[in-house]
Amino acid sequence: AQDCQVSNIPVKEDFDKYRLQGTWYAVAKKDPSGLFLLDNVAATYKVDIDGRMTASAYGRVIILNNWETCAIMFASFEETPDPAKFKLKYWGAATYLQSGYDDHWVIDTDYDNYAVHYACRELDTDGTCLDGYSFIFSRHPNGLRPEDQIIVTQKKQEICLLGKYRRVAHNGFCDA
Ligand code: AZE
Repeated sequence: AQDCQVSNIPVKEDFDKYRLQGTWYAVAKKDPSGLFLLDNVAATYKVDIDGRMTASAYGRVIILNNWETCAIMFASFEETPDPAKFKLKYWGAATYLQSGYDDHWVIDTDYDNYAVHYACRELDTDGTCLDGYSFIFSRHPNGLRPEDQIIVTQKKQEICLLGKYRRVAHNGFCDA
């Protein structure tokens, strides 16, 4: 959707939640407004025996009083008629962390190397996204393979966020 209408954004066809399972490292992100995961972000997806997708995630955050910590987050996903479009209900392991209810769209993935996720939190009156976020995930903490970078760049363009991403550092802040 080069018109940048959120309703026209293409998502992964025949998305298979089972193949998304396991750990993903954020290598780039586009931030929403307000507090957000800063860096050292990783997420682990699972599908439980009743077929419900859940996830846990962590990342470095700085909370109100300039306190730096590693946020441990949990999520459950609600399915929608489109298998690649979920509602993400999330909360923190600690109460001072954020909780929320966002869209969670799988824009593209090859399941083995890269995944592009997108969430628009607030639509503008013209149908474009006023406030949203996006993660580029890799199975490898060191980044994407050159062949995946080409695809991911194309997808960033399709969701109208090309040039809006920052690299996500992994320096061990949230390890152990
Ligand atoms: C996501 C991957 C799937 C699981 C979850 C995710 C989102 C987490 C947040 C967390 C924000 C925390 C803050 C704390 C102060 C999409 C990475 C839960 C949005 C701001």
